[in-house]
Amino acid sequence: MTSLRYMTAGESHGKGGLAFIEGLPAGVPVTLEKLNRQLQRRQQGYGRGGRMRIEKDEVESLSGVRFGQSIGAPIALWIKNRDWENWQTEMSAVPVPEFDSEKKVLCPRPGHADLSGGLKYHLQDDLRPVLERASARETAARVAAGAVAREFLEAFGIRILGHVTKIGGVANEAAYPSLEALEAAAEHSEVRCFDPATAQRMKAKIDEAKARGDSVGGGFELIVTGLPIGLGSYVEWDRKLDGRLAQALMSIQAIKGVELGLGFEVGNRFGSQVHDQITYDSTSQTFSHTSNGAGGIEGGMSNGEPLVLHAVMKPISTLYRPLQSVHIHTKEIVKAGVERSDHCAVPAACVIGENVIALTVADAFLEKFGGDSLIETRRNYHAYLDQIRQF
Ligand code: EPS
Repeated sequence: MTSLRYMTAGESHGKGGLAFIEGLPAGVPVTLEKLNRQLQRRQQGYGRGGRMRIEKDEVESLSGVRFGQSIGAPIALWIKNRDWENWQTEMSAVPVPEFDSEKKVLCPRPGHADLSGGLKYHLQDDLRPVLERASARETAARVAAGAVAREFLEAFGIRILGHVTKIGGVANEAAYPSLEALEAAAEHSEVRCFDPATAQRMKAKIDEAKARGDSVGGGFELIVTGLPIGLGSYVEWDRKLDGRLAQALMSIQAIKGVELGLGFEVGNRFGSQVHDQITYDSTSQTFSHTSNGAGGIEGGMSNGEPLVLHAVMKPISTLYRPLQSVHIHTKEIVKAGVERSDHCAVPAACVIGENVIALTVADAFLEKFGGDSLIETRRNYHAYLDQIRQF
């Protein structure tokens, strides 16, 4: 079931990235400054490589937006690659007479899509097309699309925030006083970690990786507040909200695992230490839970508590001190190719995570409430809230 569809197109060193969104009702504010703000957040983070000094991501709306609002038609967003200027020959859409073979990728990097992608698409001459599309540059377009979904969710008081929880084994064990304080502190941290002492140690770990010609991964937590009860469904596998969120997060380049609420810890505890007890407030006529180990989802549906997700990212697969590989032409054992890259992109992945789950939540929201205009969606939403209060 997809109510809000989206796709992206673009190569890392091609002309740019395109995001295409279909299914957003008319009348939703689409504020380019807000989209650009998300793009800017994605570009930041300690441990990024030289590319981020070249790019200054800015979105252009090609369709579907008029006077700062959606019109119900497909939205196409365009983000130019500044680096394209330096790659016009290698990434030319028309045949070129000569080609600098230095820029051919012939020694696939372990951990990257290079080898399997080259074999799959029969890219015998050069593996570059694989890495161009597999690159996390693609996430710029996804973040732009996610930022649109985020504005839609904001109209219903739904907020998303993220923070980095670990980098290269340095974990943030500190407790946060409030979501507002967490958000403000994470936003000011170069590694998106709200605890300054841990952030310092995370940065030292990234420096260590850089000095070793290596890379580090880590993890981040995402929190979504303001969700109504009943997004997603238990009735069919592909309608379960937890499965859909996990897929969205796992589809981000280099993400290797996703947890919901207590996550893998649930396998270590008794049921009584895992499940959240149910309570009722007669003034507001609302059901709620006394804890949130479930991370806001039971039976594949939102249960009214904040969504709490955790995702883990592997270290970036381009290593400046490369691992063993095989030359695709000579079949000799060689060192893997070295492409300019980042040493750590966990802070960026956190921002990407926030924005891709916005798309999934907005999709589930529109599936539940429908509407071709924001007014209609709002009416359906409030009618449902009344219905729940009278349950
Ligand atoms: C990436 C390699 C680097 C990153 C890139 C992802 O790019 P380049 O090869 O041009 O130095 O900077 O990320 C982005 C360009 C971006 O916008 O996030 C990779 O191999 O995945």
